[in-house]
Amino acid sequence: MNKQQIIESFDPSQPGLADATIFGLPFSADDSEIIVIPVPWEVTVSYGAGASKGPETVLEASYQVDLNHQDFPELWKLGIYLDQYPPKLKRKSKKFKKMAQPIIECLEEGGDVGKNAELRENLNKINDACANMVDAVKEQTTNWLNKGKKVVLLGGDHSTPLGYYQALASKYDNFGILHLDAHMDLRIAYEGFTFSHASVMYNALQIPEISKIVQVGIRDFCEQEVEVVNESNGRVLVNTDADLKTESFEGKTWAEQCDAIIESLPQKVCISFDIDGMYPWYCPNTGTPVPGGFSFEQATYLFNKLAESGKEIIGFDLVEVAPGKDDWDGNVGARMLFHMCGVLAKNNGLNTGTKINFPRK
Ligand SMILES: [Mn+2]
Repeated sequence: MNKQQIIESFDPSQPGLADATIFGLPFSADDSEIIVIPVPWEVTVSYGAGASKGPETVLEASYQVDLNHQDFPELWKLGIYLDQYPPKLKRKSKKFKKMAQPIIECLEEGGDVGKNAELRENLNKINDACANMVDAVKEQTTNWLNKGKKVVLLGGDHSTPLGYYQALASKYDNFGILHLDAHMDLRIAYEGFTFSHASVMYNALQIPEISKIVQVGIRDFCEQEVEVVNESNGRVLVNTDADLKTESFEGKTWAEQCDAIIESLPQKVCISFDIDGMYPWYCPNTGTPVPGGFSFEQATYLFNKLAESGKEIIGFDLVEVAPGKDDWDGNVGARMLFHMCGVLAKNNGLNTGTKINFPRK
C-alpha cells in the first residue's frame, strides 16, 4: 500500500495497533515526516533513577493518546515514527551506571576519587562510554536529517541530546536553545563526569553554532552555574521560575512573558524540554524534582506562540520522563511529545489540519 492508501484504511478513532509504531500509527519510517530517536540512557544519574526507561514508558502510554488533537487534527497523517535504540545503548547504560555508583558514593562521603586508582580508571571508562553515546546519537540524527526528516530526541536523562545538538550544528550555523527545566544544567563535569546530565547545557555552549540558550522555569542552581551565566556575555539568558512568578503576581500575563522569551531567541530554535520544568505532579517520578514550575498548558501555549512567531523550530528533545507505579508520567510525556510534534510540523509548513473550534455560546 502507498501512504495515501494506508491513511484511508486506518481508523484514527480506534486504539492504536499493538504492533504499530508510537501513537499506534501504521506508517514505516520512510512514510513518516517525523522520526523520534529514543535514547535509553542514564549513566550519571545520582538521585532518582528511571529516565533510561523514558522511551518505553512514553511508547506504552502513547497508544492511549487521541489522535484527533484540537490544534493539529491531521498531524497523525504526517507520520511519527519511533526509531530503533542506538546500538547496544540500553545494555551499556546499565553497565556503566553500575560502575558510576561507587564514584558518586565516594564523592557523597567527601572522598577524593583521584586518590583511588580503580575509581579513577572507571571514571575514564565512563567518560569514554558517554562520549560514544554522544557520537552514536549524532550519527543517527545526521542520517535522518540527510534523508530530509524532521528529527526529535526522546531521552533518557538530560545528557542524551548533546550529539543531537552537534548534528543540528552541522546543518545550521546559528541557532538557539529554548531550555525548559528546573535546573540550569551548566555544571562543569559534574561529579567528574564530562557528559553528566547536569552538564548538558555547559557542553552545548562548547558548540559555536549555538548562539544563545534561553532558560525558563529554573529554580535550582549552584555558584559555578551562576558564574557560567555571568561569563557567557549574554549567551545564556535565565528566566527563573521565581522571577516569572513574581512578575505574574504583579500583573504581567503569561502571553506577555512568552513574547519576551520568544523575542530573546535567535531566528532558528531548538527546544530542550526537561519534564521536571513542570510542576512535579506532572512528573512525580522524574529524577530530580523541584517544587514550583509551570503547567502543561503554559508549556504548550509557549510552544504554540513560538510556532506562530516567525521563528523557525529546527527540532526538540524531551528528556527525564521516568516511570512510576502507574503510567501517569508516561501519559504526560506522550501527550507532550505529540503536541511538540504538532508544533514542529506546523512551524515547518507541514499540513497539521485546521484547529477544531467548538460552539461556546
Ligand atoms: Mn532538570
